[in-house]
Amino acid sequence: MFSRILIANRGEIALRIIRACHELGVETVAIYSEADKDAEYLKLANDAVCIGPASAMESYLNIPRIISAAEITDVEAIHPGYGFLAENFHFAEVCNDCGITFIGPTPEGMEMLGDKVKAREIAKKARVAVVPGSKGEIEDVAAAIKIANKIKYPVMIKATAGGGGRGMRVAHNDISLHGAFAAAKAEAEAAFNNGAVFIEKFVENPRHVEVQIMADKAGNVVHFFERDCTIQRRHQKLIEESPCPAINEKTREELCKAAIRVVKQTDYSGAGTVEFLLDKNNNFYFIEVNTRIQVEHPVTEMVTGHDLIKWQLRIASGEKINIKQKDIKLRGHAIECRINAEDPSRDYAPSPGEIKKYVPPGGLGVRVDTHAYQGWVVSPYYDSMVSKLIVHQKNRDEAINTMKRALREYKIEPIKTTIPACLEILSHNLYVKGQIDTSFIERHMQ
Ligand code: MV4
Repeated sequence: MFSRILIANRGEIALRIIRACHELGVETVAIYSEADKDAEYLKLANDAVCIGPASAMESYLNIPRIISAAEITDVEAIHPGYGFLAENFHFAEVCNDCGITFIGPTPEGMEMLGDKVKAREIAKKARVAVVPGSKGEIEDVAAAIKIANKIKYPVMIKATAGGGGRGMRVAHNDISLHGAFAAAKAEAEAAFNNGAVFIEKFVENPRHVEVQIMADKAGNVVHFFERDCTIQRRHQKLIEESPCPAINEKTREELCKAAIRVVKQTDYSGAGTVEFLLDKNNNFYFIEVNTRIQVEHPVTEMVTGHDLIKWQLRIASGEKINIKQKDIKLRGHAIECRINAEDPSRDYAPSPGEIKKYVPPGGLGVRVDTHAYQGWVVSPYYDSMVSKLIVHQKNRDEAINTMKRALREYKIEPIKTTIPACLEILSHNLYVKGQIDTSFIERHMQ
């Protein structure tokens, strides 16, 4: 195991990684921007280095500054968390070139599975169903029209480098395909500096289900079952749960085995998430792979009892996975609500500012992952997520009850948060019945 690592991130995930490290006897170096200088979690780290001003470009995204901090503090490895540089294969390459272990896949693994067109081909080779679509990148509208007429409308144009729903457009006929193609390409060019797009049949009102996998450097791959992340608003997940309430044991096993087959096609290592769309008839289709630990990893930890951040550290330090797939068991039901500093009554407008009153919920089966506390000032510079509330219970109905009880206890004032929105969703009869799809919020939450 490493003796000291640097955490190239901020907020709740930085604290989450500090906790895992200290339980493993690993020293931690935190980095922070001027906007985060008062964060309490910095005092828990063994060392903390200011790397620049509030702007992420000059701090958490600035590779030379992060590498300098790592060299000054003599760390052996860097954990990137999620967001920022977590899926930047150039950063992983720089770490390796500097003799610092990047806690994540190899740059090649990130590049292969991070590219959606390449990942599609890898999934096909693994005999995993993909959404019908183009073989590779599509160069022009004429080619797009040809494929769209073969696979039939509606279709979706997607950026190969895409993420967060950017560079994605739906088209219902040849006429609208012209605009959709140009818009997706322009958005991809602006957002990712890469205008490459491909085309897929549009799956209407699917569920979003993803499988957590972990791979070691010796080629062993295990899964930690699935998460249902269907409750989203504008591609921002709001509530996640595990297991997925819509699938039976047989589908679950097929889904998880499919995820493992995809990953085994490459020499991937570390944590990964294989994303699928689930249609009305419970057919699942591979869509993409996230080559990082995800925000919603705690629901998987609660139902499996495995600390996924510790697994990342063990694998990066060269340890093999010493457990058998059959010994990873699903126990009960977990739900996570994302508490963002946003005002649901004003179209989820950002609501930064000082937290003057902070009272977290507690009790059996309640977990709060946050760096927030009374006196913490939520900065307008970064993502609005201030806390994750996770509950674990024997079954889904009890988990919903515990979550509602915990959300009502949780006081974060006077800033506005997504607590009331989460409560409203959890109280909706269709959510309770598990009858949800990705359009749930826009259709049922005014
Ligand atoms: C799709 C899709 C339907 N058909 N692909 C969204 C983000 C990225 N992870 C993949 N996403 C989707 N890809 C095909 N071929 C539906 C989604 C999707 C979605 C689309 C619109 C509104 C909300 C959504 C939530 C999750 C997934």
